Amino acid sequence: MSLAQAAIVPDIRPVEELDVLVVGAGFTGLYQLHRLRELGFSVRLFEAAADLGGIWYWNCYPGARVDTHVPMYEFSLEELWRDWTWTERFPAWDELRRYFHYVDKKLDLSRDIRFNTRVEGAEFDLERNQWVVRAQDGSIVRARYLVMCTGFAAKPYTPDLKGLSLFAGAKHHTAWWPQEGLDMAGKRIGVIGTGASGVQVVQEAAAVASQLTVFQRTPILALAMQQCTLDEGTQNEMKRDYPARYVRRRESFGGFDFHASGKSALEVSPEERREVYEAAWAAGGFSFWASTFYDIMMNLEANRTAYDFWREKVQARLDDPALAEKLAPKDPPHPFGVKRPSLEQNYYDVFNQNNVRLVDLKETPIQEITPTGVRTGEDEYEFDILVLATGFDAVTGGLTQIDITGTQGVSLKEHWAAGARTHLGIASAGFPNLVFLYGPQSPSGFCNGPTCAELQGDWVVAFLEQMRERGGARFEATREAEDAWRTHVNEVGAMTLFPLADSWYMGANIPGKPREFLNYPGGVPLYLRMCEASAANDYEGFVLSVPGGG
Ligand code: N01
Repeated sequence: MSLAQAAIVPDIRPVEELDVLVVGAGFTGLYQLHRLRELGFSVRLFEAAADLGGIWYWNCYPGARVDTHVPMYEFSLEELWRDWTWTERFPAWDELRRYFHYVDKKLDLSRDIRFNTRVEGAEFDLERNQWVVRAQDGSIVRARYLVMCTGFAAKPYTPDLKGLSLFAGAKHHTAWWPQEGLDMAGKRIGVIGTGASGVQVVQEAAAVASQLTVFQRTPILALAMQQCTLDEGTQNEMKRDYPARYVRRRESFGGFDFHASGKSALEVSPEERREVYEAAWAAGGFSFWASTFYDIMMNLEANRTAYDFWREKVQARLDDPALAEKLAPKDPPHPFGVKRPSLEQNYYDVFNQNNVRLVDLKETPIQEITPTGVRTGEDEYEFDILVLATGFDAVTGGLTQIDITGTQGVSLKEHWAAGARTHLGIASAGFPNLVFLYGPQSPSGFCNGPTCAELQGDWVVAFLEQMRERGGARFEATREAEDAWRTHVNEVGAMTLFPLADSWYMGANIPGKPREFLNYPGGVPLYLRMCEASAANDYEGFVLSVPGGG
């Protein structure tokens, strides 16, 4: 029995009918709920977790904190920022959760959210022009429009390591950390993976573990966070500039309040270049990645100047030259910044401690996980706790893990089997009345989350409003529009150095996943112009039709 049929069987529980079902209670989903509800749509939000926060619900491992500075990583609505005060420039997961609760209270969101409700399937009912959506608890709703806000990291990735299930100690992926916490004090801890999550958990574990072993396959090129505490007085001063800063975040490539200069790293003198790098380093955060020279991400020679500066900074902090070479090698493992840099506070310093060691998996790969630990070609390491900081089937995985079936009986997973196909990174052919935000071929991973939640979110809200004004119109992206968008994404991407690393940006961290640009590489302003151009041209690239009206 199909989902659509199941939904019209009379004797099962009543089926709620909605204008819009939103999936996911992170920044993006909450913004949709708030805006659509204000406009009078009947909206519900389904969330798999027991609470708000999206990524900040699941990623509660020790040290988890955002890599974007205050006030960029929050909503730009004055009614929200006016009365909210952060305690740190880069807030931790628990403070972010408090922020979400504050937002909930201010905007009264929870009354339309169903927690502990994981959406597991959706099917389009052509006759009634609705999505029939099924949750894991068996409940079913019908919605004219389905708005997927599952984020880019909703599907954690655990590598298929031999023997992994046999490990007898505590074993946790960073994105499935126990909500009640885990005492790491005095324990022997192994961490596999040195991406942003690995760096953060390593910093915390190093402070309390009896022995910490870090398994590194590729060195992370981590940048100085320059964390600091914030008090209310300072923030009240800062707030005078918030409106201007929020305007700037609309205009910058990555949705921050800074962007790269118009100069090439190769056209300035070595002294001027150093000055720019030093200033960006001192500013902290992503400044060194995104606010120096325009050609860092496009020209290998320019890129190398940034890498060499980064390496000099890191090497200066490490006591052992051999270890320094593994963490910050002379020959770059890949160009700087084409894998997402993470931010660190004392990541490099902990490797000078006696209780911390690095295992270079390029030299000695993992052979198997044993009941007591990890066996590499050379050694066997025993652990009480094994941490899998091995990342995500990013951007597409969160959507394709849900059984979404379109009009041709094809699932989204099948439609994207050879690579993501979207129009504007928002919708796909064969899946009418379905939009996804912060998804494939949109700025997503290249853009600060709250910025995208609002900017892409406003476009989607205006789109849905238009569809409502046209009598509950059905919309569907065309195959031609998908082809054109894919070509555009790849053409812009080919001008960058991103293809030169096996990153999640390229889908290259997951064995067998198509290697492609998962994120729109042209920056937020260009992306918005393309979306606005479609809207101005009666939503070019979509077929619009009114039910019953042809
Ligand atoms: O995941 P990753 P992450 N054997 O994919 C290694 C966001 N985020 O969770 O590089 C051994 O970056 C893998 O090695 P390699 C942020 O956007 C944000 O850390 O593929 N190792 C790599 O070292 C980030 O980019 C924040 O060679 C294996 C690591 O696991 C994104 O989430 C905090 C392996 C995975 O790194 C993902 O970050 C945290 C194997 N078989 C995350 N397979 C903040 O804003 C994989 N690895 C703070």
